[in-house]
Amino acid sequence: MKTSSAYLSLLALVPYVAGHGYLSQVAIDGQAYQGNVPNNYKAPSPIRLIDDVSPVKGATSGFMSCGQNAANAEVVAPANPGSSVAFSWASGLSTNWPHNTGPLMTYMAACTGTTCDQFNASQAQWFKIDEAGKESDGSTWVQANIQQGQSYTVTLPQNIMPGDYLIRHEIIALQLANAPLGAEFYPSCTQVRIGGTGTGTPDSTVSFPGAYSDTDPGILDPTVYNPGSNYTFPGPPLSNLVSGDNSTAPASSQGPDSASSSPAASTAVPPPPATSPVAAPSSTGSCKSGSKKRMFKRHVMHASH
Ligand SMILES: *[C@@H]1O[C@H](CO)[C@@H](O)[C@H](O)[C@H]1NC(C)=O
Ligand SMILES: *[C@@H]1O[C@H](CO)[C@@H](O)[C@H](O)[C@H]1NC(C)=O
Ligand SMILES: *[C@@H]1O[C@H](CO)[C@@H](O)[C@H](O)[C@H]1NC(C)=O
Ligand SMILES: [Cu+2]
Repeated sequence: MKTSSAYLSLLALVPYVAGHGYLSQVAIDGQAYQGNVPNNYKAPSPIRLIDDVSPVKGATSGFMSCGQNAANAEVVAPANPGSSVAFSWASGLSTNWPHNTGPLMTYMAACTGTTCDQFNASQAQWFKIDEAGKESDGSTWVQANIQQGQSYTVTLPQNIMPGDYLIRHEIIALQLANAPLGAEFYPSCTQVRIGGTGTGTPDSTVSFPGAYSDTDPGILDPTVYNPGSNYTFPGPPLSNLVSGDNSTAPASSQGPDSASSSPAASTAVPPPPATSPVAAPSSTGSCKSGSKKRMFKRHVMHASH
């Protein structure tokens, strides 16, 4: 019957649909915040909502900062220097994250001049606070733990200056990265308000897009499946905030702190910034805009998992 081949090709599509994903939850010192399913806004979150579970392709994409058509989020979640932030990923079908090859990297950027719910991420100046590649066996990637359903935890810098920051936690899926433009980028942005009395600022920063090139060794990687091959992380080295001198770290993460989080900050609208008005208010309505079909967009590049 003619329909059988159509049926089989539908079946063949299922892995493609399940093959993509998004940041589904962030837990800051144990306090969990759900992310909305891409293109399906339901409730306030500190995780910026993307509109498509498929990856950003091409290192020069404008979506490299916070993901596909990322919309500013309403919540700015409280955090502190040294907070542990656990990131959980899901597939577009709310099953486990589908990939196991490639790095996890985490960046931060101050929401300069405004609060993070109003901040335009294309102006962000990012510094890297964490990167995870292969396990010590030289062939298994830390990302495989995400595929097994684990979260990945990052410690915020011990001496970071108080204020609003975006945390850009990113997975790069490299299962097709032995060919040009095969890498799949899954950036995410979470809005946090850091308290405490830290004094640390980054020595240098990068932009997204800008920090990566499609021919970087960790993005176009012909040795990606070679056991024992050394992986070269793309982007800048870890910031001085994590690798450098932090001898003036705050004495207590609970210290007096009039400028930062209120007790109910998990859903609080942040206080107005002390600085000039913001350029353009974000549209939370854009959370709901965009084509639903795109969420399950077929992904012809995605020949294998
Ligand atoms: C964010 O900044 C970029 C580059 O300056 C600009 O093209 C874009 O329109 C801005 N977005 C908003 C919502 O203001
Ligand atoms: C990986 O790097 C280590 C340390 O520099 C080196 O000893 C090893 O030979 C490298 N492995 C490969 C496959 O290049
Ligand atoms: C600096 O930060 C590291 C990593 O969090 C920490 O282990 C170390 O104790 C800190 N050093 C000082 C002097 O505070
Ligand atoms: Cu995928």
